[in-house]
Amino acid sequence: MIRRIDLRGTELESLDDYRSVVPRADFDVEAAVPAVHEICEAVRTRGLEAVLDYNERFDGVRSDDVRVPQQALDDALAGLDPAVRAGLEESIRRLRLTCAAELEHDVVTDVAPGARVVHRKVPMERVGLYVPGGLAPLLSSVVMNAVPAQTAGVGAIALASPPQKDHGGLPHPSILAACALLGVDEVYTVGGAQAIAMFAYGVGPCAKVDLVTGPGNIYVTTAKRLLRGRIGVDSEAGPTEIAVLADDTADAAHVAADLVSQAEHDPLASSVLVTPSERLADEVERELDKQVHATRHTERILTSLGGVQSGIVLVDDLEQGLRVVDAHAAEHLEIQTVDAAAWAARVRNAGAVFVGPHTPVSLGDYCAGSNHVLPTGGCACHSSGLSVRAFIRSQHVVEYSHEALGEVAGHVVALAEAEDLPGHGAAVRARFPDAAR
Ligand code: HSO
Ligand code: ZN
Repeated sequence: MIRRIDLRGTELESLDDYRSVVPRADFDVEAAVPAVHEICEAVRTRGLEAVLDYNERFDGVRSDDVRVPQQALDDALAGLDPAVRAGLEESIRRLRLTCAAELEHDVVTDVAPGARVVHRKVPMERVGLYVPGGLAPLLSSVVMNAVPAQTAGVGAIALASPPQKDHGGLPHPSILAACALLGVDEVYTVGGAQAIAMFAYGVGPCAKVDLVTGPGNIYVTTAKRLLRGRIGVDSEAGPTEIAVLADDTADAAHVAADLVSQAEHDPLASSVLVTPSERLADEVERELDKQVHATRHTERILTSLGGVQSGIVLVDDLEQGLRVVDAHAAEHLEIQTVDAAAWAARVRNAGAVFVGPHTPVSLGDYCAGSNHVLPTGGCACHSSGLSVRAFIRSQHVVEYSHEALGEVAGHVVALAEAEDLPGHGAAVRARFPDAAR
């Protein structure tokens, strides 16, 4: 069901060789550009009417409005299963702890007497959070988007999620309940690229936002790419990925369960085990056979595990294994080895790292206190997961006294002359009319 790639005895030369060991599934943003461009243009030019038309065309729901009434949010919270509510509350509590600790404060530097530079942190004024409907109602993604935005001090938070035919054309009730619990009350029943375009252009009751965050399907991702610049966007989120670096000490049943847990998201999801232990590889394969048929989304999981994007990679040792997982740059990386923390400390490329036998990715999906909106598709080598920082800009605020300016005036003039920009130097000199030329 899952292919095996045997690298033992082969010394790959370049980073690119290592990158190509496990390719990504076909998630072709470029191919989606024409269709998504048309949607964005329709929303820009025809506004709310276009959004309502797409709701009908893609989600089979026709309404006159896209704003979810407060009553629906209150009702959803009242109807929420108490166990789910308790889970959400703990998830929120833990994520708030890490977010509060990560909140950055202004940094004041006196570079010389009377010469001050402040690195000031300013939250975004208005953000749009996107929560997919898709194959599962990801209520936990409401928490992962909203908590860092709230901790950052964002002025206004709007949230969009696709209309559900079975739920009166509103987003899934558990998503609405999570919004209500978090105090996010500006909620829109709009999905896909049209939701991102609504946020970017400001349409009907929804004012334009400054930044859009959150995962989504290929249309959402493509819309973010097309509208980036007009709005800020977080890192591109494609299908879910898990890589596990494990040695002989790992528990095969646990490793298999973790691979299955992320394959469950999407037929395009990627599950990769990298190990020097042939025994573990054999046992994990046997476990996968057992577990995949004993769970609910067998078909989806089989497609994901059987795809080119998944595999068991046999390596000579953990050193080579580390090179493979680093080059692969998975969204989630588990380390299940002896001295797991030491190996984890050497990892450079991964959206998030899960260390040791008691830290499965699914813990992080819900309740670890970490964020589950993470870079995929290899973007972990240049992008970060969602955090408070995504919702904050920084500005240098500069203030010099007359004397402090005088100290560097000559340097400014010399540098300006060297760039043939005498007006720059003159602007400083003008403050010192009595100075000798
Ligand atoms: N593993 C997903 C997030 C998620 N899992 C939400 C369950 N619910 C992407 O990191
Ligand atoms: Zn998950």
